[in-house]
Amino acid sequence: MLADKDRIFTNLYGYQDWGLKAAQARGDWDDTKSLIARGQDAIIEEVKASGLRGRGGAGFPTGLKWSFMPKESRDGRPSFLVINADESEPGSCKDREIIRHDPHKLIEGALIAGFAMRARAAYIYIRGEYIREAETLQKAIDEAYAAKLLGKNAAKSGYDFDVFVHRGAGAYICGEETAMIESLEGKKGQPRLKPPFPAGAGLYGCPTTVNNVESIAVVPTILRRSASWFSSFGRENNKGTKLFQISGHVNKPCVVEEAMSIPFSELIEKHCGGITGGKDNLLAVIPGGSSVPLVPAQQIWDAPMDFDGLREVGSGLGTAAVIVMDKSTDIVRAISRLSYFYKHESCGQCTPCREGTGWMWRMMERLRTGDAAIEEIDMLQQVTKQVEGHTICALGDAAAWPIQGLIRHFRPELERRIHEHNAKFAEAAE
Ligand code: L3W
Ligand code: SF4
Repeated sequence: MLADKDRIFTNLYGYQDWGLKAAQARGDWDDTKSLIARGQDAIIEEVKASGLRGRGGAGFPTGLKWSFMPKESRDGRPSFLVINADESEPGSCKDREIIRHDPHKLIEGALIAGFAMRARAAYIYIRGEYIREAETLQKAIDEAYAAKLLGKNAAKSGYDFDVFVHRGAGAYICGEETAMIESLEGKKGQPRLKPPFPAGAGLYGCPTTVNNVESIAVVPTILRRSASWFSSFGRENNKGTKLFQISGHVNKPCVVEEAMSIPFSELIEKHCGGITGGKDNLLAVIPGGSSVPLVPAQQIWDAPMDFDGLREVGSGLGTAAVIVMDKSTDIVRAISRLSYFYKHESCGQCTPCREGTGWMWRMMERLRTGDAAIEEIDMLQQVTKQVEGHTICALGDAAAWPIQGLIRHFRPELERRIHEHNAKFAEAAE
């Protein structure tokens, strides 16, 4: 279990004030100037050495991503940092806790990361429903400006840097980085084709890096405590501490910072008071937010909670939003509800996703009630394969994967419903 002294988010539960003075007492904004004085290249190298991988779902190495940003301005164009606080993945709620209770970690991280990438400003794109969080964030930014930690000569570093908050309007797809950029530009939030990646052509066509809230908020601590401290947690290629968000059928749902690679069993037993009804009552887990496939109980129990460990059991770490389902769950209904979510949130730009998400949801509903033919299970699997990998953004894959997981692990349950429905129908006809 991670020792308290190794926790980055020391005010995660809001036991103390989130304001500037309290944050400074916890060590935030402590001689930020000297961190910046290390220089752009040294900061990027330290973040690379820490092994930090993006905390928004894809797990792309953060330092490497920063190194894609140009060192010289092209045609006088500025560079930008965009911080993804759109947190809309079902099950995810960690960025909300950071913004509520530790906003200065994010703001200080924005300055340091922005400096490292030679960005002129950071835009924090926060989901529209986070009304109070957006207010807290803006107040914290105002405090930072008043204390001259942002703006001209930010934190006496000699670097000018601004931070703006932009509120979303409720579309899940605006969490996709290029849709977010479109939305920031005032357009309808629809993903762009990549490449070009944002580092080449992002906000207003300028070099841009989009990072998740947690990825940015851990940076000041990594620099203060060193890359080797951060990388002392977790397995090779899966380093650092991580915010896990555990919801569903556990005795004590929570958000907790733990060492990466902690076994699922330890996470649940030590922090969540165990599965409701005990270990044997566990049915399945969606370990990384709704976009990753479910894992049945027997495969997840000993799995290390990291990128590789969860890939090995056919799923992914995603945002580390761990959705626990016990045996009282109607698993087909649960996945069908997710299918509805993706159908609803598809931006409609590409045909396989626009049409496929509707198809998949309608077929899932038929399988939920059992009012389907056995062959439709394979047909649904084929539809998911026609969507997966054939769309502009990852939403198509995200809609396909939960269904594939369901068919892989719960085919007998799907068949049972169909047989049961047919038997009832036959009985009624007699
Ligand atoms: C320059 C290259 N940049 C990749 C950058 C790219 C992006 C990052 C990852 O997210 C995940 C999915 C779900 N040159 C580059 C490059 N990049 N190659 O690296 O890129 P990518 O394409 O692997 O992933 P992505 O499309 O950014 C997809 C997760 O997001 N997801 C859920 C999201 C929900 C939340 C939330 O609520 N907080 O995050 C939905 O699909 O796990 O793996 O920056 O530009 N050659
Ligand atoms: Fe839009 Fe879906 Fe295509 Fe993504 S995959 S661009 S959400 S239609």
